[in-house]
Amino acid sequence: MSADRIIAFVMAGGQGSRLQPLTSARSKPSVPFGSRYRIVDFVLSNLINSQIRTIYLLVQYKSQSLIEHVRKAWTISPLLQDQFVTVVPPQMRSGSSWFQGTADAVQQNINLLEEHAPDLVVVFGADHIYRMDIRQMVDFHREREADVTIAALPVPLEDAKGFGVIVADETGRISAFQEKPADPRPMPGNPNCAFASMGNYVFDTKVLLNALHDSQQAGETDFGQHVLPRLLASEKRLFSYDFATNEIPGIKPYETQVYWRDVGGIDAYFSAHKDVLGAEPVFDAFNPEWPIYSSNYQGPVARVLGGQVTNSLLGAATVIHDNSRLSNSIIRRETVIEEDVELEDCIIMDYVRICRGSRLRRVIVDRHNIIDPGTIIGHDPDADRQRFHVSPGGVTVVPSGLVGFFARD
Ligand code: ADQ
Repeated sequence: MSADRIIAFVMAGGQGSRLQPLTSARSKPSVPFGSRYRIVDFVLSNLINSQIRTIYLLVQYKSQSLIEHVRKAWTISPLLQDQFVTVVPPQMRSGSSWFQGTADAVQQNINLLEEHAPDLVVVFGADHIYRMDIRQMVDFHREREADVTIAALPVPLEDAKGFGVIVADETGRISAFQEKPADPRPMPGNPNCAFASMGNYVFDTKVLLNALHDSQQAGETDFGQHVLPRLLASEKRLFSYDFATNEIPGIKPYETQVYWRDVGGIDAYFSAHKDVLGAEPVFDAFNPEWPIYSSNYQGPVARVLGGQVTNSLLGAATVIHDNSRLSNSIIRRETVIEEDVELEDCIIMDYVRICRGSRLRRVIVDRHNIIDPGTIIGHDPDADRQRFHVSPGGVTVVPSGLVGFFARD
């Protein structure tokens, strides 16, 4: 294990427009995931578990909810001077604009690099569900004497247009990088896939400082679009770290060994929730050797008063009343399911009351909602479209607070 001094920038400012309406009042990293997490908890847990504990979280859009979450969940002891998760909002320290892109966000906080003078800087996205031992990537970076290392994995060719696509040799040395190419290059020996950047980088500090300086001079703002191609053109040593080689302790035999999900759209977000359900979940949230941390909620456990609960997760302080039937559903905390409610394939977030006689199928109900008695959602897409957002895959989303608000009218 390397003893480098490392600081982390976690890019948590993304707008998350494809996750609307879940992102209408919060940024993508702050969107709830699973029975008790927020999306940002996965990258932060990976960093902490990898002993990288000097963490700056760069926020921008609609950051209040994320800041609250970080305060409640990620306050590390003030006695540990170099160990913290600090939220950094745009402050116009240099220039007169908000963060214009990922590289600009780091550039505007370059003073933090100068103050800490780390050996290495890791720049990670905050938008994905995965476990990763980042130290293994750092060791790879060291062994290759790389200037920059990019974590990467194969993705289906039709999805690759949304990623940075890498061409690398068998040692990992990158010869080409294209951000979101119209015509992604397939992998040698794997024509249906392209080798995609996970948006997670390890930089040598000096290389990063120089690259940000040069990019700023040229008016460039983004790692994928500008900084990485520029570094490649200047013959720096760029390597790809194959995520498939990452080994996490405590992974169960039935889990997908290398699990990484981009939950940027409603359908991908909904389907990733299937991965945490079942007797043998593809992604098992319970792994004491690589825990995913979140807020330390102090409420009681769930209460099931009757009914039938099949293959579902129940959050803390939730109450399930008699005669309700829940299957393949995730119910987050302080939610009440009244009598004779039927939920099938649903994600019900915190502080929701589903009133008696309601029937919901393939529905996400965001926080702070009251679903009126006898409400039917998810059984008639045309009717649902009149009132709610329905995704291309047919998932209906009830936005935060909306129904409760109408219910009071
Ligand atoms: P995208 O995900 O499209 O591609 P981007 O929207 O820049 O890139 O988001 C990257 C990360 O930075 C996200 O975590 C986002 O929340 C955050 N972010 C975006 N704008 C920000 C800003 N102004 N301030 C702070 N944080 C910001 C990137 C790479 C691709 C790679 C994919 C993998 O550019 O090469 O394939 O990630 O998902």
